Amino acid sequence: MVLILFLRDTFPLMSIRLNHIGVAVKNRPELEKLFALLGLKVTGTESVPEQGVTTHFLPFPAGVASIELLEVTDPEGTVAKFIEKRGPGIHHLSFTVDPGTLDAVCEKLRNNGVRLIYDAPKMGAHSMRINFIHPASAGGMLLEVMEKV
Ligand code: CMX
Repeated sequence: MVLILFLRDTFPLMSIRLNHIGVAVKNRPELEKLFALLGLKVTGTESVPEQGVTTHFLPFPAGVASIELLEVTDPEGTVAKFIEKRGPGIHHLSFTVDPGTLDAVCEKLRNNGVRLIYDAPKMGAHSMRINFIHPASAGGMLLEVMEKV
Protein backbone atom coordinates (compact mmCIF):
# COMPACT_ATOMS: atom_id res chain seq x y z
CA MET A 1 0.00 0.00 0.00
CA VAL A 2 2.81 2.36 0.96
CA LEU A 3 4.52 1.61 -2.34
CA ILE A 4 1.31 2.23 -4.31
CA LEU A 5 0.85 5.60 -2.57
CA PHE A 6 4.54 6.37 -3.20
CA LEU A 7 4.12 5.56 -6.93
CA ARG A 8 0.93 7.62 -7.15
CA ASP A 9 2.52 10.65 -5.48
CA THR A 10 5.81 10.37 -7.34
CA PHE A 11 4.25 9.93 -10.77
CA PRO A 12 1.08 12.02 -10.57
CA LEU A 13 0.44 11.87 -14.34
CA MET A 14 1.26 8.22 -14.67
CA SER A 15 -1.57 5.74 -14.67
CA ILE A 16 -0.77 2.51 -12.87
CA ARG A 17 -3.18 -0.37 -12.59
CA LEU A 18 -3.32 -3.93 -11.38
CA ASN A 19 -2.75 -6.28 -14.33
CA HIS A 20 -2.65 -9.68 -12.66
CA ILE A 21 -2.11 -11.69 -9.52
CA GLY A 22 0.53 -14.37 -10.13
CA VAL A 23 -0.10 -17.67 -8.38
CA ALA A 24 2.51 -20.42 -8.17
CA VAL A 25 0.66 -23.71 -8.66
CA LYS A 26 1.43 -27.33 -7.99
CA ASN A 27 -1.93 -28.75 -9.06
CA ARG A 28 -3.29 -26.62 -11.92
CA PRO A 29 -6.37 -28.77 -12.81
CA GLU A 30 -7.59 -28.56 -9.21
CA LEU A 31 -7.25 -24.76 -9.14
CA GLU A 32 -8.85 -24.38 -12.57
CA LYS A 33 -11.81 -26.41 -11.32
CA LEU A 34 -12.14 -24.15 -8.28
CA PHE A 35 -11.95 -20.94 -10.34
CA ALA A 36 -14.49 -22.37 -12.82
CA LEU A 37 -16.92 -22.73 -9.91
CA LEU A 38 -16.33 -19.02 -9.28
CA GLY A 39 -16.96 -18.20 -12.96
CA LEU A 40 -13.35 -17.71 -14.08
CA LYS A 41 -11.93 -19.65 -17.03
CA VAL A 42 -8.51 -19.91 -18.65
CA THR A 43 -8.59 -17.84 -21.85
CA GLY A 44 -4.90 -17.88 -22.73
CA THR A 45 -1.77 -19.94 -22.15
CA GLU A 46 1.78 -18.89 -22.91
CA SER A 47 5.11 -20.58 -22.37
CA VAL A 48 7.76 -18.26 -20.90
CA PRO A 49 10.91 -20.40 -20.94
CA GLU A 50 13.18 -17.57 -19.74
CA GLN A 51 11.09 -17.46 -16.52
CA GLY A 52 10.85 -21.26 -16.27
CA VAL A 53 7.04 -21.31 -16.37
CA THR A 54 3.94 -21.73 -18.47
CA THR A 55 1.40 -19.03 -17.70
CA HIS A 56 -2.38 -19.54 -17.75
CA PHE A 57 -4.54 -16.40 -17.63
CA LEU A 58 -8.03 -16.25 -16.11
CA PRO A 59 -9.43 -12.74 -16.65
CA PHE A 60 -11.99 -11.26 -14.29
CA PRO A 61 -15.35 -10.59 -16.00
CA ALA A 62 -14.84 -6.86 -16.52
CA GLY A 63 -11.45 -7.59 -18.07
CA VAL A 64 -9.79 -5.29 -15.58
CA ALA A 65 -7.23 -7.81 -14.30
CA SER A 66 -6.46 -11.52 -14.29
CA ILE A 67 -5.35 -14.40 -12.18
CA GLU A 68 -2.12 -15.79 -13.67
CA LEU A 69 -1.44 -19.43 -12.84
CA LEU A 70 2.30 -20.11 -12.95
CA GLU A 71 3.08 -23.72 -13.80
CA VAL A 72 6.72 -24.73 -13.38
CA THR A 73 8.59 -25.93 -16.47
CA ASP A 74 12.13 -25.40 -15.16
CA PRO A 75 12.85 -27.14 -11.84
CA GLU A 76 15.78 -24.72 -11.32
CA GLY A 77 13.67 -21.61 -12.01
CA THR A 78 12.54 -18.95 -9.54
CA VAL A 79 8.95 -20.23 -9.27
CA ALA A 80 10.12 -23.80 -8.63
CA LYS A 81 12.40 -22.44 -5.89
CA PHE A 82 9.51 -20.43 -4.44
CA ILE A 83 7.23 -23.50 -4.24
CA GLU A 84 10.02 -25.58 -2.75
CA LYS A 85 10.70 -23.00 -0.04
CA ARG A 86 7.24 -21.55 0.68
CA GLY A 87 4.74 -23.89 -0.99
CA PRO A 88 2.23 -22.95 -3.71
CA GLY A 89 0.25 -19.71 -3.43
CA ILE A 90 0.31 -16.03 -4.34
CA HIS A 91 3.69 -15.33 -5.92
CA HIS A 92 3.51 -11.73 -7.12
CA LEU A 93 1.30 -8.75 -7.91
CA SER A 94 1.77 -7.21 -11.33
CA PHE A 95 1.13 -3.57 -12.25
CA THR A 96 1.04 -1.97 -15.69
CA VAL A 97 2.45 1.49 -16.25
CA ASP A 98 1.87 3.66 -19.30
CA PRO A 99 3.70 2.52 -22.46
CA GLY A 100 7.06 4.26 -22.75
CA THR A 101 7.35 5.12 -19.05
CA LEU A 102 8.81 1.92 -17.56
CA ASP A 103 12.47 2.97 -17.82
CA ALA A 104 11.71 6.28 -16.09
CA VAL A 105 9.66 4.49 -13.42
CA CYS A 106 12.52 2.05 -12.73
CA GLU A 107 15.06 4.87 -12.61
CA LYS A 108 12.91 6.83 -10.16
CA LEU A 109 12.40 3.75 -7.98
CA ARG A 110 16.14 3.01 -7.99
CA ASN A 111 16.97 6.63 -7.18
CA ASN A 112 14.65 6.32 -4.18
CA GLY A 113 16.46 3.28 -2.82
CA VAL A 114 14.01 0.66 -4.12
CA ARG A 115 15.71 -2.65 -5.01
CA LEU A 116 14.89 -3.85 -8.52
CA ILE A 117 15.66 -7.37 -9.71
CA TYR A 118 16.90 -6.53 -13.23
CA ASP A 119 19.32 -3.77 -14.24
CA ALA A 120 17.14 -3.22 -17.29
CA PRO A 121 13.62 -4.51 -18.06
CA LYS A 122 13.32 -7.85 -19.88
CA MET A 123 10.70 -9.24 -22.22
CA GLY A 124 7.93 -11.24 -20.49
CA ALA A 125 4.65 -12.86 -21.52
CA HIS A 126 2.12 -10.97 -23.69
CA SER A 127 4.77 -8.72 -25.32
CA MET A 128 5.39 -6.90 -22.07
CA ARG A 129 8.67 -5.37 -20.86
CA ILE A 130 8.97 -6.32 -17.21
CA ASN A 131 10.96 -5.68 -14.08
CA PHE A 132 10.40 -6.72 -10.47
CA ILE A 133 10.67 -4.95 -7.12
CA HIS A 134 12.42 -7.23 -4.63
CA PRO A 135 10.28 -8.37 -1.65
CA ALA A 136 12.87 -6.75 0.65
CA SER A 137 11.79 -3.34 -0.75
CA ALA A 138 8.05 -4.07 -0.80
CA GLY A 139 6.99 -5.33 2.60
CA GLY A 140 7.61 -8.98 1.72
CA MET A 141 5.71 -8.91 -1.60
CA LEU A 142 7.23 -9.50 -5.02
CA LEU A 143 5.87 -6.73 -7.30
CA GLU A 144 6.13 -6.75 -11.07
CA VAL A 145 6.04 -3.50 -13.02
CA MET A 146 5.53 -3.69 -16.75
CA GLU A 147 4.63 -1.86 -19.93
CA LYS A 148 3.16 -2.99 -23.25
CA VAL A 149 5.72 -2.87 -26.05
N1 CMX B 1 7.20 -13.28 -2.70
C1 CMX B 1 7.63 -12.92 -1.48
N2 CMX B 1 8.84 -13.25 -0.99
C2 CMX B 1 9.64 -13.97 -1.79
C3 CMX B 1 9.27 -14.38 -3.08
C4 CMX B 1 7.98 -14.01 -3.54
N3 CMX B 1 7.56 -14.36 -4.75
N4 CMX B 1 10.28 -15.09 -3.64
C5 CMX B 1 11.27 -15.12 -2.73
N5 CMX B 1 10.88 -14.46 -1.63
C6 CMX B 1 11.64 -14.27 -0.41
C7 CMX B 1 12.54 -15.44 -0.09
O1 CMX B 1 11.79 -16.46 0.55
C8 CMX B 1 13.56 -14.79 0.82
O2 CMX B 1 13.01 -14.67 2.11
P1 CMX B 1 13.91 -14.83 3.42
O3 CMX B 1 15.00 -13.79 3.29
O4 CMX B 1 12.96 -14.56 4.54
O5 CMX B 1 14.43 -16.23 3.37
C9 CMX B 1 13.68 -13.39 0.26
O6 CMX B 1 12.53 -13.19 -0.59
C10 CMX B 1 14.93 -13.10 -0.52
O7 CMX B 1 15.17 -14.06 -1.42
P2 CMX B 1 16.57 -14.08 -2.24
O8 CMX B 1 17.47 -15.08 -1.58
O9 CMX B 1 17.09 -12.71 -2.50
O10 CMX B 1 16.18 -14.59 -3.63
P3 CMX B 1 15.44 -15.87 -4.11
O11 CMX B 1 16.45 -16.78 -4.70
O12 CMX B 1 14.47 -16.41 -3.11
O13 CMX B 1 14.63 -15.20 -5.32
C11 CMX B 1 13.64 -13.26 -6.27
C12 CMX B 1 13.71 -14.18 -5.06
C13 CMX B 1 12.49 -12.30 -6.05
C14 CMX B 1 14.94 -12.51 -6.44
C15 CMX B 1 13.38 -14.16 -7.54
O14 CMX B 1 12.19 -14.90 -7.34
C16 CMX B 1 13.27 -13.38 -8.80
O15 CMX B 1 14.26 -13.05 -9.44
N6 CMX B 1 12.01 -13.05 -9.24
C17 CMX B 1 11.78 -12.33 -10.47
C18 CMX B 1 11.38 -13.22 -11.62
C19 CMX B 1 10.15 -14.03 -11.32
O16 CMX B 1 9.66 -14.09 -10.21
N7 CMX B 1 9.61 -14.68 -12.38
C20 CMX B 1 8.44 -15.50 -12.27
C21 CMX B 1 7.20 -14.82 -12.79
C22 CMX B 1 7.20 -14.83 -14.27
C23 CMX B 1 5.96 -14.32 -14.97
O17 CMX B 1 5.03 -13.76 -14.37
O18 CMX B 1 5.95 -14.51 -16.20
